[in-house]
Amino acid sequence: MRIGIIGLPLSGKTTLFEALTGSSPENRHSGRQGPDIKVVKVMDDRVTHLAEMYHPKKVTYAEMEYLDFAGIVKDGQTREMDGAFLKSIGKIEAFIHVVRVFPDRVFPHPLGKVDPLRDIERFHTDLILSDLSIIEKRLERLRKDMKRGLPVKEETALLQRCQGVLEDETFLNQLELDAAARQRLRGYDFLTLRPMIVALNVHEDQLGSPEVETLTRQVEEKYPFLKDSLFVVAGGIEMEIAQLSGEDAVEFLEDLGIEESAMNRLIHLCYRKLGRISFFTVGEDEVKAWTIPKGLPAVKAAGVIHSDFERGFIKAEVIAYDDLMKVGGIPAARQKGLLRLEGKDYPVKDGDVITFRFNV
Ligand SMILES: Nc1nc2c(ncn2[C@@H]2O[C@H](COP(=O)(O)OP(=O)(O)OP(=O)(O)O)[C@@H](O)[C@H]2O)c(=O)[nH]1
Ligand SMILES: [Mg+2]
Repeated sequence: MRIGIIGLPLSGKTTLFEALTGSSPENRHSGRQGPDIKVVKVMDDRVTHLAEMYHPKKVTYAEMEYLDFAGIVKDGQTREMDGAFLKSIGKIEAFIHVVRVFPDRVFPHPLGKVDPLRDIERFHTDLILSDLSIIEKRLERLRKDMKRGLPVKEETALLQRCQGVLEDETFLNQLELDAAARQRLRGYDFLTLRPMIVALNVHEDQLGSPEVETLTRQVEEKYPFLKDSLFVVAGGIEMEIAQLSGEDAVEFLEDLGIEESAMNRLIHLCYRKLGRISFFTVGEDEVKAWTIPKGLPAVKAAGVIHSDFERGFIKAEVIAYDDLMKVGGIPAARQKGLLRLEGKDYPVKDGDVITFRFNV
């Protein structure tokens, strides 16, 4: 999954990026062109335990890719997303919008004072304007095409629908779209069509404070569609903790009353927002986690591994991870009749351990 980290300058994007990737501030790039990119493993315990069961030559975890963009403000004004930014976002599947809540006298806020609600509104407006301007240009073209008798009715209607949503100050990701419409919109790289997570970046002393609770409520009231997408995080301290070894990190987090690291919480949130699940393949050669859309039919899941698996699909032998752990291995599961034989249309579930039978 490819996730873009965006927001105003000095909101803590790079700090959060370091918290999420465990990269250290000493390695910060300066004067860089384009976003910083880092890939991290999704340390799913289930993969670790399956590896302990199989001792495979290779263990492959799922991966998350984070892109850290520089904030854009000019002359005290936020401004529409610039061309270089828009060019580099093609394959990003979701955005994390980092909003500064932490006060800091050393690094003044680029817009004067810390005001998270204002920042969210400004940034949302920028995103919406960016999408609107793409639509307006395109609609103009389509009007010309229409005059020339080209079949552009459907696309025009769809874009007008999008335009309406944006003019109501809502994101395109709130639209109910059928597969055809979704496919049609794919080429446009709209910013607000992608899931958006809003990270409220607080100082650790603000964690659990009435101030932050009120803010969260205000954001939810103003933007009902962000209800399940708010993420309160103490970016600064999480970045420091991410530099520590596993045990020290856990202890440190506990002391702060943080149950799970930002790294893990965000991975779960991204899977949920993007509707992704994991299934596993096991064997002596490799234990591997595969990330797929929820509900993907078995035959398509097979295709994610190899097109031959999809083309020559016969059956999927499936067992839930928990059941496999209970019996201790595929042969034992087979003996006990716990392996299910599923057909092409079986919707793969999170945690399924699958062996595909195929013939090409
Ligand atoms: N107290 C506190 N300071 C933070 C936190 N997150 C970031 N900072 C500080 O804010 C300053 C800016 O942080 P960055 O992460 O570089 O901000 P950025 O959003 O990447 O900024 P640009 O790349 O310029 O757009 C740094 O001095 C950080 O130490 C936080 O959670 N708490
Ligand atoms: Mg930065």
